[in-house]
Amino acid sequence: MTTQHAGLKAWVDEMAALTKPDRIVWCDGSAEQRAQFTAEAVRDGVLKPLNPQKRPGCYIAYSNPNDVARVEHLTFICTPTKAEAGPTNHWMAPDEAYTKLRGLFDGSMRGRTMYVVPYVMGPLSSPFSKIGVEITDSVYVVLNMGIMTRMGKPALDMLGTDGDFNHGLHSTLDCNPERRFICHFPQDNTIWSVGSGYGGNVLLGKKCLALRIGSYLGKKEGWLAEHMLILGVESPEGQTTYVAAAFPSACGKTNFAMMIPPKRFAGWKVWTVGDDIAWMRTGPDGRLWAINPEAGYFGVAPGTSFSSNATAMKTIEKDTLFTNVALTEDGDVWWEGMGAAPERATDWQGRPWTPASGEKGAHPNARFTAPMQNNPTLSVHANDPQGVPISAIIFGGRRATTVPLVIQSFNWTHGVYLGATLGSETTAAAMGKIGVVRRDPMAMLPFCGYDMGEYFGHWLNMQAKIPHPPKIFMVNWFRQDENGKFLWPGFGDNMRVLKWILDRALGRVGAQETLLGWVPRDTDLDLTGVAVSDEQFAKAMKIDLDEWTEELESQGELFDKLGATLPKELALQREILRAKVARVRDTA
Ligand code: SAT
Ligand code: MN
Repeated sequence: MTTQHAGLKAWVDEMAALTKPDRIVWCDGSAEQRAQFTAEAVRDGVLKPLNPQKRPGCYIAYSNPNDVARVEHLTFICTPTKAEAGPTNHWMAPDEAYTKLRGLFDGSMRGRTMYVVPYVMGPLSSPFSKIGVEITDSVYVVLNMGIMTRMGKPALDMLGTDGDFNHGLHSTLDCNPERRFICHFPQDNTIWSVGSGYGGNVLLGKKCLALRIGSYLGKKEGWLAEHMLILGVESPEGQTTYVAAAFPSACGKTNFAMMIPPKRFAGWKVWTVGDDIAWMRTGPDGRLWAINPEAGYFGVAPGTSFSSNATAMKTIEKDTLFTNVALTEDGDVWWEGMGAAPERATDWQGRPWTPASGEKGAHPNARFTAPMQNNPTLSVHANDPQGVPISAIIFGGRRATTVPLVIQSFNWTHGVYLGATLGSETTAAAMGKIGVVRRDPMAMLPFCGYDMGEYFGHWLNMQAKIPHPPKIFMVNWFRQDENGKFLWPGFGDNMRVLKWILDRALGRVGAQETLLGWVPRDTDLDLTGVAVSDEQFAKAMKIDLDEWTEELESQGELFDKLGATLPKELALQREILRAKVARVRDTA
């Protein structure tokens, strides 16, 4: 396979002259080629086949122990000026980045194969979709991209002879953190990634194109690229309503997108459109329409079980790649939170493991890569070029305190403020300390490809572009009592909260106004059959003025950091809330 696209040809030649591979292979996306790459990966020890009786078509891969998560401190936005990247991104001048990385890429594929991976983000022939080409020396990347994107010939067909595409270059080098850089050049529609083999750093269609470059394009072209799952809720009457929800990495987006409603909601169904990324633009009917640019799930394995996410467990029964999980003696996978531990296994670092060994069998950020076609609850619109109309947007963080189970914003600007001030405890999805609260605006802190204040401004500007906008909500499934016990069961029972959100979005249920926003009145949320006492529920919904005084201070740190580009409306939203909290405190 090759291409009639002169620009693509010239660029591939140029990258080959730089990286000097032994051979060049164009990936056509065919089953035959996938089988061949897989066999080579097994031969070279990159993949281990799992027991075909237990997991047909499944393989396990291990990354270098120094390379198990995204590296935010080594991820750069390389805009002409530092101001364009903004104070929340790491910035490198484009010339400096190109020069530095060119040095690292020079000869980096000697003795290796250079794979050319054309791919589409978004349904084929959708007006939302974007094309990328990733050049990589990692067969693991090729096999993952084959699951996560529409890869190969369809991308070249869509590209034609002169289409625009994202230029992605990746080389694993020797996987040395000293020589690891993930550089984005939004103005050149280019991504250069070196020194890593881990998902978010190297599957360039995902965070790099679909979010960092995507958010830049979204601002330029008037749409939104967001770190959001998309799901549809079908009522027993057959009406389906769609929501998009932003949560930081490893906060349960995949679980929420695949939720199975509890018994109380017999006849209700949740359909998955996407579990991580949403591209949204105004449709001809004036509503906000969304597509999932991906074609697979790169989900967190630990904690995934038949009780937490049976749909995911079914999705990963076949044709799935597992990364950094434990391997059982009968050739199956295991991880913490999956169920009964095997007596013996091989841990994610290839060492003998038993439940008594006191170490994790799987890395906390171990992942599965599974085709969305495996998902038994895949929405019929997952491949729809038009996408689905969004009735509600939800922002959620992982917060042990402060943030109530659910609130609805007063209006669009207030909703943008709720998203902009989202806080969450850090997880294993990124290198660094785990469990500290940090501001993660719209769950986009690591993924916004330009200045965060400008990004908030873009969100505010979108209001005028969406005649029938979705309603905006904030949720927190993770609040704990004073003994560290979760106050809300989460998982399927989140359906109860989601039902109220849908009813609010469709104007079908009442609410109580509070200083933070609208909340369900006592009888609005269906709590029949859930193991939550009235007292627990009250605690889950509580607005604690001391906590909010602190919260507002902490929001101020982000706002101060953003400085001049922070939209004035958002600063004023915070001032109003501060005044309200102070008044209630003083009169209490
Ligand atoms: O590691 S990824 O960026 O691919 C997944 C995530 O962190 O959300
Ligand atoms: Mn994510």
